[in-house]
Amino acid sequence: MTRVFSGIKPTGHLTLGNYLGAVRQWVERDQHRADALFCVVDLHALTVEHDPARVRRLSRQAATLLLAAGLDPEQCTVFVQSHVDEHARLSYLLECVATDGEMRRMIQYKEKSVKERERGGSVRLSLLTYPVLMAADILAYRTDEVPVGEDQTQHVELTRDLAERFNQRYGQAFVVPRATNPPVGARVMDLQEPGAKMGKSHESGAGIVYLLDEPEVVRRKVMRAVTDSGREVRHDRERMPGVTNLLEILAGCTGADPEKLAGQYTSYGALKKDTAEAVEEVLRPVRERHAALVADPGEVDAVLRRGAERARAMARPVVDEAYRAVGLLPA
Ligand code: AQP
Repeated sequence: MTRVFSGIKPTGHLTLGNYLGAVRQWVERDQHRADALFCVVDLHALTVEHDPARVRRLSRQAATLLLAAGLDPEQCTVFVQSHVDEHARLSYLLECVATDGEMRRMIQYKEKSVKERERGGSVRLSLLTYPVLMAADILAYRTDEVPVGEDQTQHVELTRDLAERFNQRYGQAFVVPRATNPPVGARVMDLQEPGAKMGKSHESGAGIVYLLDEPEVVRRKVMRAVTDSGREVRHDRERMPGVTNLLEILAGCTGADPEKLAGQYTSYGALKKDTAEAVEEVLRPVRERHAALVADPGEVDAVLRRGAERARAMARPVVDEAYRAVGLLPA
């Protein structure tokens, strides 16, 4: 059976971008057709300045939202990265096959390190090595497929390179995984800055739709979205990024084709109204299930405990074998 692994970082409240780019595929497709693991990758949240209590709160919220969005713990494994030591153990071995040059080429590192410096902070070493830990997350489970939004594709490519290099040097320890992206919604842009990705840790709250936003907040954000000059409704990322983003969001929420949708609108107002309604429709059940789960925190804890046990049992033999392969003396 195909093995699928993917994760979500508790660096902020989950966004519509996380949902359309990743979570929805996990819920609607991957958990039913594959042996799938979904992880709240909390160690990754420590790569930038963070408030410990907030990370803890966001980790729990992310896990609760994954269940609210429809991940079924009977169909897949849902767990928290730091509960399974094998991720950090394997990360060190992979640091010994990765080079600093390839780390510095990662786009997310370049962007985030600039931001950290602009904020007057220093850049943590873990921000540079974060893609190696992500490679460990994936390789520890002999993963075949990694369903992610476009921004993570480069990191999965690096994971492939590290797996191939390790296998060549030390024997076939790892499966070489591949990234899969959704047909639409792989890169949802900020509603106020359609040139930038809708990111959960960005400060411009007005351009970001959070999964737990109330309907009137969603409506206001979408109705105030920046559009392009002119009145034409065309799917053209380069020339009409604002309108194209709305078309992609509407298509992502309804399953329609964004190019075909473009032909159905003659005004931005109508497009925004339909997009706001479609987003509200998608988020309503998630919000409702989230409220029910929050009322029963013991259930989420139990799911995460069982998930970590299952994940550990899968990862341990793979990581133990990698330790032996590189020449470390078995304990
Ligand atoms: N805007 C987006 N459009 C489509 N997919 C997206 N993803 C993130 N933003 C978008 C996908 O969501 C999954 C989980 O993301 P992550 O938690 O690994 O964090 P990220 O990729 O670094 O994106 P964020 O949410 O913007 O976090 P910050 O602001 O902390 O960097 C991934 O599959 C991702 O591709």
